[in-house]
Amino acid sequence: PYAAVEEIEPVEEEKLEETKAEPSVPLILIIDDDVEFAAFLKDLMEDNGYQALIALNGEKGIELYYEFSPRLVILDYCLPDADGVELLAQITEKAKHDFTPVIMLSANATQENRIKSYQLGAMDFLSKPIQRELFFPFVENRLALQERIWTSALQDELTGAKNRKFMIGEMKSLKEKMERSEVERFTLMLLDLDHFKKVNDTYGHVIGDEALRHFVRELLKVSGPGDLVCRYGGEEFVLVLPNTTEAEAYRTSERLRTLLEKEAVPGTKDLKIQFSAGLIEVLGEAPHSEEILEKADKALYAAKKSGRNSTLS
Ligand code: GH3
Ligand code: MG
Ligand code: MG
Ligand code: MG
Repeated sequence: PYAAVEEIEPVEEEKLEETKAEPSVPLILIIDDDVEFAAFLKDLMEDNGYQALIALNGEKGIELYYEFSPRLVILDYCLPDADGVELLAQITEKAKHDFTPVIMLSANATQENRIKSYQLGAMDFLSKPIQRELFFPFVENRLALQERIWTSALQDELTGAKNRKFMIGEMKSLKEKMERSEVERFTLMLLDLDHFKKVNDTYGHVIGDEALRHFVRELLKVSGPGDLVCRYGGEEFVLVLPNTTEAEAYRTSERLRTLLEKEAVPGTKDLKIQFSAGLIEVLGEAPHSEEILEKADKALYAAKKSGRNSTLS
């Protein structure tokens, strides 16, 4: 059912790199210098409802990997600027953290190459040429497994926000990006719902839960695709905003406040949620996440003390 290689038009590198990722569709990263083969894989993934990004060399591959956190990586062992094992070593920590399966492909599938790849965490090692009809069913199983593990390990069940474990990993990778000067700064916002105990006492826990989901939906409306929305615990949330100043983050918090003033919690006539927040901007060299969160917590505490429903830094 798939087009033969000869039928695929040659793809210009520029064109490939322009691809914009749509955050809601799972993304697959293909790192392979064989343009026609990469284009074949991309079409195959897209025909099956996934998005695919192509990197034609190792450097671009790493860049796209860190920028887009793909669900799955297909990695060619022989690349013009790096071998696949070197590249694997550079992404392995994040890949483990994100449960990203890495499928290694190689025309030179020696036992030594296989062993090195598996030791660095590659899930599979396939010899080229691959059997094209088998490839998507094979990939689909890996994706399904990744999705299930990912959801249960890194996502909050009630609200669908990322959980604390995920956030800590993201902050670690942000710190590394700042060390590589890929990210200049970020602002972290710690948000705590005001008088939430009273919400539960007045409306009951079911509505309390609904209020938490409502809060996350509104939080997602004011945040961008590169931002991180995390349920830190109970009724505490963290918003991580890369390349954002404290002043910009403050405006985001006020947009959220305005939305929450307008919209009652679904299932209630008049329950409006208020929150207090603490902000901290991290510029240049990032301290450890505990230190950042501690500072944000101090600012949050000050916001609570000053009468709630406000954001302080
Ligand atoms: P403050 O303005 O000082 O933050 O007051 P508060 O009442 O929000 O603070 P407190 O930390 O004392 O109470 C938090 C409440 O959040 C208590 C707990 O029952 C509720 N809560 C935490 N997790 C959940 C949850 O998953 N669902 C519901 N319905 N309530 C939750
Ligand atoms: Mg190659
Ligand atoms: Mg609290
Ligand atoms: Mg609270």
